[in-house]
Amino acid sequence: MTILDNHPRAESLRIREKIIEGMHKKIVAEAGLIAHGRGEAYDYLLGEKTPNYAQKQQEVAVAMLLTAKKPIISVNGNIAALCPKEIVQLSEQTGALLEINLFYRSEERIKAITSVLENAGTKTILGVEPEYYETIEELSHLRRIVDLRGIYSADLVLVPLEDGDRTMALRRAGKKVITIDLNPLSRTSLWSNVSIVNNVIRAVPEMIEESLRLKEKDTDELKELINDFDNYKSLQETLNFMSSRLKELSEGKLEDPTKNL
Ligand code: PTJ
Repeated sequence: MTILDNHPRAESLRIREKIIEGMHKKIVAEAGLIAHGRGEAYDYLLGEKTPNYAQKQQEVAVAMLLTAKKPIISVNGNIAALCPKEIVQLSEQTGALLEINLFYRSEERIKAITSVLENAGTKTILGVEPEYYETIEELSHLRRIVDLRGIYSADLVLVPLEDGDRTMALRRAGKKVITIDLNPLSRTSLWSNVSIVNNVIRAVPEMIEESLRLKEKDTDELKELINDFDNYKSLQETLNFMSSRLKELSEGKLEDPTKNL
């Protein structure tokens, strides 16, 4: 579909096209389209910009990735379609390896996502070689298949755009979890150690920038950032931001595009 540059929602439509194209190429699950639509709705509440609270969440998340013993970034269909190059770069900058772990797992999708990540420049992809498959009992369905060298033995897992069961299961398995989820009320957000309530489209590139800055700091400083962070309070701040934005709009900031008709 041709999207004209002067369309008021051009950027959002281009992102939507990536997801649709990803579904046709078997990268994105059909349910990934529904997940994306839900994300778009929440992004409206943020004004489609990164709020200050999310900068803090991203900073702490990167500090955790840089100080973890064995951090892993879990890749699903939506992430592979929306920001493949950026997720590979974040992996390189933080030393967190990429592992494909899918809710709607099929060999066809594993192959399609592997090829996207390889084209984006990654050398190592976990979760694709059967000889290293292990199962995490706490996880349901096919997501329980994880890589022995990856999620199975990781101390920290970044699960962008995820379903709640998995985050809860990873926490129960004793791992630290970071998520990127536009819904602050999702079980994923509530159960994570650090929830980044922002669009992955903005969050991942900003985390790459953050990693360059934080790499200059010593471990004690990074640990202090992590220790000072409280996910529950941070989600309260997130909800405050969303509700005050709606309040401002309802009290006069919302432009009436029809007023000069
Ligand atoms: O590729 P698979 O098979 O692993 O399947 C992936 C999906 C996304 C289908 C699966 O994990 C799923 O069903 O997820 P949920 O339960 O729909 O949760 C997705 C969450 O991500 C929702 O809370 C959305 O609001 C949020 N979300 C959607 N798009 C974005 C987002 N968060 C950040 N950035 C986005 N672009």
